[in-house]
Amino acid sequence: MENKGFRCGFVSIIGRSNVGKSTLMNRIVGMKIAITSPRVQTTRKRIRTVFTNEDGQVIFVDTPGVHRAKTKLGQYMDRAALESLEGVDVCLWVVEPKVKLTEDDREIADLLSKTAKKTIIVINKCDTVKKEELLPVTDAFSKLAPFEAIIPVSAINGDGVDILTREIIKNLPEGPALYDEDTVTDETVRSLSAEIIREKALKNLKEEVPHGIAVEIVSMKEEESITRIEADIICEKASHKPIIIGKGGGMLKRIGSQARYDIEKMLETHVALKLFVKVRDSWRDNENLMKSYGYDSGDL
Ligand SMILES: Nc1nc2c(ncn2[C@@H]2O[C@H](COP(=O)(O)OP(=O)(O)OP(=O)(O)O)[C@@H](O)[C@H]2O)c(=O)[nH]1
Ligand SMILES: [Mg+2]
Repeated sequence: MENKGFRCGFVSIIGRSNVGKSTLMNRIVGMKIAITSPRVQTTRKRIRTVFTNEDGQVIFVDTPGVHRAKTKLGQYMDRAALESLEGVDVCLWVVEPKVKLTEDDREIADLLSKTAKKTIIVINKCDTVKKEELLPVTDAFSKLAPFEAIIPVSAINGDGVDILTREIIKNLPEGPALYDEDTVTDETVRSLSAEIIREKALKNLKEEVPHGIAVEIVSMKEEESITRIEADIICEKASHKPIIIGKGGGMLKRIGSQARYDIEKMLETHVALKLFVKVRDSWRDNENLMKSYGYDSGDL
């Protein structure tokens, strides 16, 4: 497979929260690995995925949206985003097609010019604007940071994504593939399952509650025709517990059946999923608890 001139390297995807970083990464690798949602701060830790074609291999590092951190978890998320820039070959800075730049945009631009990484600016969500509205956006961002290319895409419908992929590979160093061509991620099935459950909780719960949620897989047993999973949904206030359980257990059931559906698709087997709700006061400010839910600063 590896012809002469094959390129391989690491690409960090950074940008404000909710601009579509995870959606874009999933679109390029052609599989839903990172969870996505209309809420801000969906991604909490770095997730690696791998894209391979005959010209090259791209190892993507999806990161949490850069934002002003209020909790220890928030600080962890910012570090995960910023430190992802170390050791990568190319940085994708994902933005929305809006001319008005935010403080966060400027902060990111600042950071990028300091790190002197090759940067590709990706204007995502182009399906939401008319073509003629793009030019002023391109203009505004091009003044902010040095870049290799500015590419408009829509992660939702795939427009521009092939052009982007080619541009990324063009900017990688020559070298052999690091993963075999079938690898899409090095995340474990356990951690992907926990994320799927968290995604369904984000989707179904209203405001306030979702940001304080973590999911811990307590056990996962593979039997011949079924995988049995027990998981805890951790919330940070006693008052959140009845909301997550819902009337007559309805909310928890809904989260559980949506998660089970997606986990079954991923594992290609039947799944029995049991969910429990636990309260851990202010876990987002407790490093030990954070660690046990998979947010370990030592991993950064
Ligand atoms: N219309 C439109 N919506 C999009 C596009 N890409 C992503 N979205 C939506 O934008 C929202 C946020 O997407 P995510 O991929 O979770 O965003 P993110 O940048 O990873 O967010 P964080 O993980 O919180 O930093 C979701 O509701 C997506 O469906 C796009 O190209 N067009
Ligand atoms: Mg994300």
